[in-house]
Amino acid sequence: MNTKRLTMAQAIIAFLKNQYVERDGREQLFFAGCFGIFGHGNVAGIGQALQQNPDFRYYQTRNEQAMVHAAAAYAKMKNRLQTLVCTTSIGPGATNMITAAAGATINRLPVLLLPGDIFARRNVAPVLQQLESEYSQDISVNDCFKPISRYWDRISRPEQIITALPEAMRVLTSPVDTGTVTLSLPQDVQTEAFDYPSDLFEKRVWHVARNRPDQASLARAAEWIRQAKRPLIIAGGGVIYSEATETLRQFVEQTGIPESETMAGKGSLRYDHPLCMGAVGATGTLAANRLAKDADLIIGIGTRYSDFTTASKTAFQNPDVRFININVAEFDAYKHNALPLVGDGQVTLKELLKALGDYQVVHKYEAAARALHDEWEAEVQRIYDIRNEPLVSQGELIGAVNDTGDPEAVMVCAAGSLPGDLHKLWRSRHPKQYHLEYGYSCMGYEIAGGLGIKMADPDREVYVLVGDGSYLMLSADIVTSIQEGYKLTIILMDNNGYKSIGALSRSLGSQGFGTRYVYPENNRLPDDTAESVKILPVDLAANARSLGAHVIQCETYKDFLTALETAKGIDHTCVIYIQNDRYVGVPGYESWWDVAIAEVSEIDSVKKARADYEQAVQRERYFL
Ligand SMILES: Cc1ncc(C[n+]2csc(CCOP(=O)(O)OP(=O)(O)O)c2C)c(N)n1
Ligand SMILES: [Mg+2]
Repeated sequence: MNTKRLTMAQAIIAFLKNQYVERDGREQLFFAGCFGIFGHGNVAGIGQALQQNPDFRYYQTRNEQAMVHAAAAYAKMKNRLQTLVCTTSIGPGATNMITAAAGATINRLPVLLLPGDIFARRNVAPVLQQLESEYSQDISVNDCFKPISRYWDRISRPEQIITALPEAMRVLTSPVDTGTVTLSLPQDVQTEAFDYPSDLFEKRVWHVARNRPDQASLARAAEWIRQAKRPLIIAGGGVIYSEATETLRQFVEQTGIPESETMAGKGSLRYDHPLCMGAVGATGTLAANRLAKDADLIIGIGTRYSDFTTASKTAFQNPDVRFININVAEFDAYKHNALPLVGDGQVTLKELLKALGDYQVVHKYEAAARALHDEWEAEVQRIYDIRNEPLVSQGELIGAVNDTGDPEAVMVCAAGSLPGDLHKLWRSRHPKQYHLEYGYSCMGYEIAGGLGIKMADPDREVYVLVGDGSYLMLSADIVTSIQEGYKLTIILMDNNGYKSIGALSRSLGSQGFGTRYVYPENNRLPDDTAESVKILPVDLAANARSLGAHVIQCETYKDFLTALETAKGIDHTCVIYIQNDRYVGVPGYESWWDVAIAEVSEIDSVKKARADYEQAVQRERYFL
């Protein structure tokens, strides 16, 4: 057997740089390089290996959470066919990744984490940053990655990677199992040499299959669709990941079945398609929510039915509603007691369309859907046209970015009041335009995610929409975007705190308690009932400027339009700073979200909210 003597870390890099994926005959490298922050837990191991492999590009980052967000966003942009590796030291460097690692798994996005781990040899323990345990020496903080990883392994001997790496690749490239993969690498073992079989470093191509659904189930699904009077499609992220958007358009046009979209599925159909009802669920449009309410058949494609999609199980009120779920994952396909079509989204839709022959929904239903689409478009325009003063409204700012931005651009967001407004208002013109991390809705994803998107597709403009809260939480990778020449246009909407949770709190009877960035009064943080408040002396525009961004400060809607134009001509990361109104919101459209309210309280507004809640919760349904 031919062998190659390498350290464990060198062998990992040698293996990773030879991994490819192929779908539909298109082959590409799976790893675009490695993000990392070095410390004693990886500098002489993976760090040294990267140093001697300049063809496997190393990228610095400022925060371990941010780099995992960036890798996940990169993978999302690439429809999960490519990602980046993330290396860290031991202890806090490693655990800093946990938040974003959970986000990647929840969003079903592949990321490979290589946290350093404590000495396997143990004689020098406790090493700097080691969590000790009195009942086991086989424990470290890296065990925290177990529940949030789709594959987790600790490499305590160098030869263990020979079996661990192929498993890691199987999971990462599986549309069903993908998510975070963690290989925990004790810092001493990273540096140990071993005679690895040379075959380990040969080029490997991982085929991403398009599995076909069970044929009997397919025939039954076609039968169910023919019987339906009011069918509605819910397009999820799986439509986009399986590149089924063109097939979906054909399906919709041939059958006349209207389509609605989840957060991850938005953009599956162009916003101006007459049968696109837009967002569905808690943050849904009037068009989609009306159709969902009375639908007798929901055809869910690539969706995991989060509570935002189902409006906490209140969206579907027809007593006879049934579900057909097209999904690669059996787990999701069976949700809501559905008729499961377990298979690739694109192939399954094609086969289903064939099985349907010349079936079409009744004309009256299709006409009603088209009318709802037009009404909704008018409502979006109404909100785009609001000119709120003295502070602008978020809706008009979204409209400005949408109208002014390049139609090929990508917009990214994750948390705050923006996602709900964007889900309703953003007009998606291509399937990758609406990039929302809403599986985990993690504050801090925005700028880091924007970096990953720009790295994945440098030719597109990237608009990062971020609130002041998220910006304060994690904006350090503005520095990385400047270092690497990946231009972002960051739109920083400052409303002095948490507009989203403030509004939620008020709706639950709690007056926005704890959601404003203001000085305390009488040893208490003022809520929204305060007559006057003292704003904190924070200058986020100056903060962005200090990180190297080109900053444009705006006050009015007109300034904002000019800034968007100016930003197009700037060659490095721009931050467009504008304050917006805490209280002007986009309304909800006949929908609901279950956030449980205190059953007993001393506060009257809470008691009142609880009474309303008890009514509303009765609309929640089981689908049995
Ligand atoms: C890491 C993280 N912590 C807490 C939350 C809960 N949360 C959701 S939105 C939000 C406030 C976001 O503030 P900001 O970015 O200013 O947006 P705004 O609500 O003002 O639009 C909070 C605290 C979260 N989603 N993520
Ligand atoms: Mg805010």
